[in-house]
Amino acid sequence: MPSLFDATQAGSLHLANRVVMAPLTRNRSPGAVPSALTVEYYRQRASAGLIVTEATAISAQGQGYADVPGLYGKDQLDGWRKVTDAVHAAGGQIVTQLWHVGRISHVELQPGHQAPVAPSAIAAKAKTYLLRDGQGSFVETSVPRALSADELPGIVNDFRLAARAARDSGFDGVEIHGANGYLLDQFLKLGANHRTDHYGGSIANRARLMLEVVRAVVAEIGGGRVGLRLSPVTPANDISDPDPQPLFDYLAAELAPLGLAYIHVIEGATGGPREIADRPFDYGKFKAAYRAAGGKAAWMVNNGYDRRLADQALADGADLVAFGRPFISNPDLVHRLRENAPLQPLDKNTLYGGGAEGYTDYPTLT
Ligand code: 8OZ
Repeated sequence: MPSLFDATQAGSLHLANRVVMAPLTRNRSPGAVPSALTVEYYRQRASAGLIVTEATAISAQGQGYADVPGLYGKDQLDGWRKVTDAVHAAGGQIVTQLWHVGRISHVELQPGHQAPVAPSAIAAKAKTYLLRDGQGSFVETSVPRALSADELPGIVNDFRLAARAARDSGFDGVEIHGANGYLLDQFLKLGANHRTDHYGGSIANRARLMLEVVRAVVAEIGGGRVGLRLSPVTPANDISDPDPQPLFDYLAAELAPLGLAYIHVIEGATGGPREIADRPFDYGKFKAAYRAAGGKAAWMVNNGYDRRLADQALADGADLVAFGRPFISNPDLVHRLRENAPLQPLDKNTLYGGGAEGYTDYPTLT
């Protein structure tokens, strides 16, 4: 029987255990630069088998929230270098999550205060987080403009350059954010993609941008250092598709030969129910399609896991289990899970923005 606490391998990544710290947005990087507190926050959590950083913008256009970090400026990369050094010194492994928000943004966060970009000029019924005069608030996202097809190679290249910058900043790899209603998920799904060119319409067309990005990043840093995050049915950020099963079966077959380190699957509604009555999805079928096509990546499951559910998932064939909110309030989560020790509750008021409080001040067991 596999155990959560076994060492394992995901592509080229050697992991001390199967417990993954999920990506978690914390809005504590003013100027998009990770701070000394961020170094301490990740260092405290280095006993995870793998840390996936908070979503990190690949370009200024890819930014959609106040004070989230980036991977496109020298100060940003210098900041991340301190994080990767600290995590490695503490014995951990860390990948960064490559993020382009697409339409989930606001003109105030965009270069030149222009409209955010998207597959189609359809606004999301969703909110983003702004800081105005130091005061945080949730505001409606702005109406986006549709990207022209000749802008897409530039976006693919931004992902590729961010992957290279991540590697050069000491990251063990990258996770491509293909989930939660951000740019790549917007292209995938009909609710946000009404294009009539070869990036819209058929499943192959809607998957094209995501696959171009994955292939470019794999060519840059090697598939064994690349993960991909997917959320087949989440309603997060107003994303929807009437028929996700064939869409993800197609993706499974196309991703299988790319030699990825892991596939990270959010089951159900991100941070919410694992089952959604009007959005059925067979995750076993998706995984079987990937394996049947020869895909060898580690299978990472996510959403609402505790020790009991995680043990069950491993028994059912998952390879890695990602924990999100429990990792915020329990820096020693691996130890607590191993000991079946009680978990500390999360203070929701300190999730987004602020300083050390609710970030680096959660205590360990002893
Ligand atoms: C919470 C708040 C802001 C962004 C995601 C990157 O859902 C996020 C996110 C989560 O993937």
